[in-house]
Amino acid sequence: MKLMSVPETAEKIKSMEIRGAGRIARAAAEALRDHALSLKATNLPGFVAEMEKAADMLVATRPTAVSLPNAVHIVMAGLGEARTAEDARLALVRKADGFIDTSRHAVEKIAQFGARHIRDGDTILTHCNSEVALGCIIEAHRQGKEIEVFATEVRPRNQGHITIRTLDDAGIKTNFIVDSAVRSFINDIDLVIVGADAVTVNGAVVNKIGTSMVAHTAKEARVNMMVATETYKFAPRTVIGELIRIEERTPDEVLLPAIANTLPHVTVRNPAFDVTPAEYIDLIVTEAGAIPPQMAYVIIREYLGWDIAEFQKP
Ligand code: RUB
Repeated sequence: MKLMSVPETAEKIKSMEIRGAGRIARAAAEALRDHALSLKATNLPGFVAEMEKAADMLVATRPTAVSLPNAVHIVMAGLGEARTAEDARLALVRKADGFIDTSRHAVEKIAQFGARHIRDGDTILTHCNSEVALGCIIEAHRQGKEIEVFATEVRPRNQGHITIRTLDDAGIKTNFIVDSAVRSFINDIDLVIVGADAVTVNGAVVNKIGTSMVAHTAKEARVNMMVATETYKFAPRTVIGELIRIEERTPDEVLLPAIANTLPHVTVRNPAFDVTPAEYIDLIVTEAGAIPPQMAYVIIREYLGWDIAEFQKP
């Protein structure tokens, strides 16, 4: 298998060839591990400096999914107590492999827990393409529950196409709808399941643009909304007041430049994510169990276990 360099991985994350918060995190961990293995540096400061450069390059690719800086932080912690470049290399590889393993297990555990919230006969709505949200749906189907799914298109990047392919491959009866049709079908839905790019200390969930509209519609119709997410998508720095940056992508994802150029008074806005407040969310299912969104602080303190003093470093 050809190893991917850090700039290659960074480019693939930027262009969204690698996308989805969990996959981005694992790809970053893999890139750091492979970089550590290929580095020639034999002295510790040189090795650390090279690794920090690589970490910065990866973190700078997309600003919203907290899984990315969290994964990089976890992997780079391997450098902490190393005395030699060789120690550091081994520790970093161990951390990266550990993270990738934990991440894959988390997806499986969440599928188990999440599937318990899906009843036989349920119709589920999902938005975007989340491996953990789909994991719950596919696990419920695997357990023999008779379910049906509504999947949105997800303008402008059409992640819904990946979702319907996965659901179809699993043999799940699926309805494909444009994003704006959610309200028209909400009364047919028993449960909304989405993933997350970030969960803040006040239990707000940052996910694909349109998620908050789906959540608002579900709340109005009294349909439960469940978020499936690994604990490493919770955002520790929101404890000290940092906000999640919402990525705004290029206008040409929304409107062809040939058309946009004929419209001098029109500005295309293309935020990739939005924020759903805690009061629109019934449950967050993590690998550590299900919590109400208001308990996000506990996950940040107990499961990410980071020292508050550490966040305050510039
Ligand atoms: C992906 C997206 C997904 C979350 C969770 O956005 O919003 O819902 O990342 O995904 P994009 P997962 O396509 O812009 O990366 O559960 O797979 O981590």
